[in-house]
Amino acid sequence: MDELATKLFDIQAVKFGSFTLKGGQVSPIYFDFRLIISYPAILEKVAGLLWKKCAYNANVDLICGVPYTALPIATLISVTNRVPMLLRRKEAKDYGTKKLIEGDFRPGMNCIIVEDVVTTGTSVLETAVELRKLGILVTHAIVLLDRRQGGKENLAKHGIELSAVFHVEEIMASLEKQSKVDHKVAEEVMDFIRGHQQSIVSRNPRLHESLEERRSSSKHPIATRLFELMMAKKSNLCVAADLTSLDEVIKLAESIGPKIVVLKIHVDILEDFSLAKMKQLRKVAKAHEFLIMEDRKFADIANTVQQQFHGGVYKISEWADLITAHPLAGPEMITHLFGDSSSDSRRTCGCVLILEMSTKNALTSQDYSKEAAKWGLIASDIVAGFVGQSPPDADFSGWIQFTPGVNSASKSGDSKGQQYCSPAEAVLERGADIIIVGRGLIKSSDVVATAENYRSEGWTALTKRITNP
Ligand code: 5BU
Repeated sequence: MDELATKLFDIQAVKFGSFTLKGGQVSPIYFDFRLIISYPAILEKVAGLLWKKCAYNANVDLICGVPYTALPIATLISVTNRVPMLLRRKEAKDYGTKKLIEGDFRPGMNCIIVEDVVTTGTSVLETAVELRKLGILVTHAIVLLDRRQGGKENLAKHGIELSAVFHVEEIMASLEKQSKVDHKVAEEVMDFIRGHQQSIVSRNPRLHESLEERRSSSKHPIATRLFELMMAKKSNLCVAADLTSLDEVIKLAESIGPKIVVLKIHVDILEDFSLAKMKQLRKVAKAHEFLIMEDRKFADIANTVQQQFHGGVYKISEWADLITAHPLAGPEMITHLFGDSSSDSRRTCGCVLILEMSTKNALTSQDYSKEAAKWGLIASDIVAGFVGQSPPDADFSGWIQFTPGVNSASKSGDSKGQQYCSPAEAVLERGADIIIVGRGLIKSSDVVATAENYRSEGWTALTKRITNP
């Protein structure tokens, strides 16, 4: 490492002085790694070290360099190690195919992003967004130098683990040890780096952003609509109407409609289901402005799920605004859930991915939900949010977190594995945007008053979380 640090210094790829960075800050250090291409032996060394970090991550189907400095580095890694490469254009061509990503790939392939220097991680993220739009999985990025100014943390929030060959401290320590820079310069550089760490966001921004901001970053029309309903009705209450009669569900919806933003049902427990009655419930939903969620928990191969969603007696696609799905069949099941890209359901229905369950000893481990959240991010035109008991690592503010297992009256659960927490705990400690309340409400003697209590408690907690980060 000392040898490489010295070489980079000698070719002036590391410079000291006063440099204005992209963000307007004046830095005492500047890394100009474009120069590396003029020194083939250094380029080879750099590519080798980066590949070592890459190979450590085992699952590499493709690599993609962030334009432009990392392109020759990525090319060398690709050729030497026989890993296919993708090329990201900065601008789409205005003729021909207009593709931003060039190269051969299949959705679901894992692509490692290669970069020379990371400061806040924005360039890596821009590349990841384009790759993810095509269904390519991006879970790791490798970089020659991490300036330690928040990039690692910012990328982690988007489900990307950053590995660096060097950190800025290591380069400084090495150059000082070899008397390439004096102690004063080294101190000045480290002070600058320490003083510009504000961009490190140590909290999940989703939890503290306003609903208006989140509405504008949401990518799914149903999520957008739900944010609007929450703001208009000052409610983050979803009621689980687990009754066996659709007539009773309609009656309940008429009474508590003004208090809720989502009514969740299980269509297969209804004894009197008919599409005509479902139309009636839709009318109530329209009048009182709430969405209907069918908690179907789809969990099969895409071909079967599509039939379950559109067909059978229930014809869920005709009336559900939101459906739940277990991601365990893999990312392609999520992408193809509603049918092909021309399916209207992609606009009229949002998928809520079940990342974690509320029950004791659920198998939805952290690793499982972390992986599934990444798949959800790829399918941002399908997925409107997720069911969870905590905010996942890979998360974004346009997604809505639904948290079931909410019951003010019971702390202990239901003796059949269900676990409960209060509305405030769900929102403030578990990251819920929407609280799902079932028996805590439907079994109460005054459902309207109880709905108002849950609405008020849930909304107060959400407002508190947003305004007191
Ligand atoms: P309860 O009566 O508040 O316990 O009902 C909770 C509802 O949420 C019920 O319809 C469940 O099917 C649903 N649920 C849940 O409880 N836990 C989960 O992890 C998921 C759904 Br996913």
